[in-house]
Order: sequence, then structure tokens, then C-alpha cells
Amino acid sequence: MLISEDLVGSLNEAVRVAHEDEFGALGRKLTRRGVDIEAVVARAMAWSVAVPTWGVGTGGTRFARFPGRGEPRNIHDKLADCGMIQQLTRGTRTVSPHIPWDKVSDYNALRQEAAQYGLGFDAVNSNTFQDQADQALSYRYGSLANARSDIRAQAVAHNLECIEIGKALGAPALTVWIGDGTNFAGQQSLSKMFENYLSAMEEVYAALPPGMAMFIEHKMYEPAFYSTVISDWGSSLMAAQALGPQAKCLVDLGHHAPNVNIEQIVARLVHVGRLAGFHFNDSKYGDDDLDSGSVDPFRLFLVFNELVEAELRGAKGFAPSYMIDQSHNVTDPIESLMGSAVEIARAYVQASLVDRKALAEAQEANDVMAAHRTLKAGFLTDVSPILAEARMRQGGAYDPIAAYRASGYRGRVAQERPEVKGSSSGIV
Ligand code: LRH
Ligand code: MN
Repeated sequence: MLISEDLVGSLNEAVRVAHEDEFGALGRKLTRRGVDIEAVVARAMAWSVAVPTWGVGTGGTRFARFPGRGEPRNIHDKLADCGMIQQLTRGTRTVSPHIPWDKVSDYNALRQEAAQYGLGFDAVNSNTFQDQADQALSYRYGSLANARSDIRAQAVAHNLECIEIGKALGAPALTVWIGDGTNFAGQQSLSKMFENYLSAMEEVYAALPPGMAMFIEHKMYEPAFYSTVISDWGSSLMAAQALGPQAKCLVDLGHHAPNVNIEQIVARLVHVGRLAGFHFNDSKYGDDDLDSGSVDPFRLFLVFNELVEAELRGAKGFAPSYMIDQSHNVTDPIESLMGSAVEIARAYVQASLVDRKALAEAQEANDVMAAHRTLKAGFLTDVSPILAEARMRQGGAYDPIAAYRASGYRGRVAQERPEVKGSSSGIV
């Protein structure tokens, strides 16, 4: 335990009477709706979202990155910070690593180290969007879709290495996001780049062990600003269907144009059994990587409405991976990740409260207002008591951020981890 259980216990005890009153009131309210609050608490307790290892360090933009106190220096510090998040939220049981940012010599030891914090590993992310110091060929003009076969081969080799790392960590999947694209019309053939990408990905796909999935992550733009090889769910789905059944489409909420109906993209990918999962965050303009639910919590709820509906009807091949992917430029990353884990669990629980029978009846009857109000009733229910109860029953905190602050953890690690002076730039 990274902070004393007694501290968490005493903080929870201080609010127990008020919490039990609110929990009781919500229970009675749900009973009047024919919903058993204990069944919902059980769903909330079973819920979990993966934390990105790169998310516990302060993030930045192309203009600047302003490191905070006690920045994690390596994967070992990152696992400790992720352990802290799990200890207080009890809803982030896995971490999603990024290679080579999290490279070590012994992945079995890393797996055990994570297990000490009650953590396992979700999808491993490859990285052919940066050049490493020891790299022979540059990805300046692309990686898996590069016009040059030797550069594509280098990118394939990196992904094969990530598959081996994934096997050692017990990861369920390899996530492949590439920034490949162009900044000028004519710079490259839009068709040839896609064909190059497919032939390179076939080699990566062929190396997947049975049971390991390949998550293809689309993104509309950035770092390329005229065309991006895998720019939308259509290109991602075409690639997944061309590669094989272990290839699926990962939806990063920030990778779409403003106002795109992402919940409908989710419904379509569920329909064809190719929904890999999510990179949760929020955004107002571009790939802002803001905290989940901090800009448009109703949109997050609508995405979960599709997910819960698919889960309850037993949609074929429905087993998405839920992961966070955010950049914490002005907050303590641990606080942002805990807050986001709570807001994502909130959307899941709210969507679980939707009266699906009443909704289907109103939809059948084309009773538009009844249908919309039935759906929105889930969103308008304050499920905070259920989320807090689910955390506390598992040894977590009534208020994770308050407990974290009371623990003095940041101050403590700031002593151990040398201060990072000056500001650099970039996402990590
Ligand atoms: C690309 C992306 C991808 C990660 C990176 C850190 O924007 O969402 O998922 O590899 O961020
Ligand atoms: Mn992402």
C-alpha cells in the first residue's frame, strides 16, 4: 500500500453517516424505478479502466511542457503512481505501457512488480512516430506506410518486438497508432501509402500469437496536416477486415472532427464485431487529450449507452478494452487520472440505469420525447453514492483526490525524484 489504509479508513469514516444517508436515498429512488441498487453497485465494483503509463508524467504540447514536482523517471515510478491511483479508486486494475518509453530488460520482473500494486497490463502501444537515438532509419516521412521498404521493415521489426514484450507482460493486445501521412497534396500517393501500410501490417499480424489482438487506432490529423493514412474508422475497419479476425478498431475519443457522432461509430463497430476498445479523454477542438468528462460528459454517457446496450444484448464479439489516453499539462496527473477514472465509471453506471424496456417501447412507438427522456434519465441520475460505495467496499477512498492530497504522496515522491528543470516540448 502506497498510503496507509488507516488514513483512508479514517477519511471514509468521517463522511460515513452522510454517505449512508445519500446512498440510502438513492437506493429508495432506484427501488421506485424497479432497480436494485446492490446490483448496480456490483457492476460498479466490477468495472475497471486501464491507465496509460505515459499519463502519470506531466504532458505538453508542441509549444512547451512544464514538468511538475516528483515527475516519474521511469516505468518503476510510473507503476508506483498507477498503484496509488488503483489503491484509492479501485477501478484501474491495469496499465497500458508504451514502447520504448517503458522499455526494461526483464519484463517478467516488471509483471511481478506491477502485481505488487494489484496491477496487470492492458494493450502494449508501439511507437514509430518518433526516432530513437539508436535507430538506423528515420520515420520523418512515415513508418509502416513509408515509400521506402527498408523503413517499413524497421517499423515492422519494432512491432514484432512489442508483440514479444506483450507476451511477457500477459497483455491482451498490441495497439498500433501511426502518425504517417502528408502535409502537401502530391507529397505521396494516398492509395500507395495505404497499400504499403497493409502489406507491412500483414507481417505484424502474422506474428500475433493466438488470443492476442491487434488494435488499429485511427486519427483524423496530427502530426500530419494534409492526409493521414488511417484517418477515420472507415480506413481502420478496411484494414482490420483485410488483415483478419484478431484485428480490431480502437476509438480514441479525441481523434475525430468536432461534433462527429462518435457513439454511432461505436454502434457500427459493434455491429461488425470489430470494436477493439477506447482511449478515453475529452476535447473541444482537436486531439486535446483533456480529462474524460471535463468538456462534454453527456457525449461520454452516450458512448456508454451504446456499450451497455451492446453488452446487455450480448452483441457478437463484444469484449472491448477500456483505456484512458490523456495529457495532463496543468494538473497533477495522478489527480486527473483518478478524477477521470471516476467520471468514466460514472458514465458506465448512468448508462446501466437506463430503462431499456421503456426506451425500446418508446422507440417502437416513435414517441420521440418519451424515448429521449427515458435515455436522459440515466444521465440525470447522480450516481456518486454508488461510485463511492463501490470504491469503499473494495478498500478505496470515498474521495480519492482528497485522500491523495491528505497522504502527502506528491511531496514524498518529490523528495525522492530529482526536480526536472526548464520546459521542453512534446506530449511526454
Ligand atoms: C496518438 C495517441 C496514441 C498514443 C499517443 C500517446 O495521438 O492517441 O494513442 O500512442 O497518443
Ligand atoms: Mn490514443
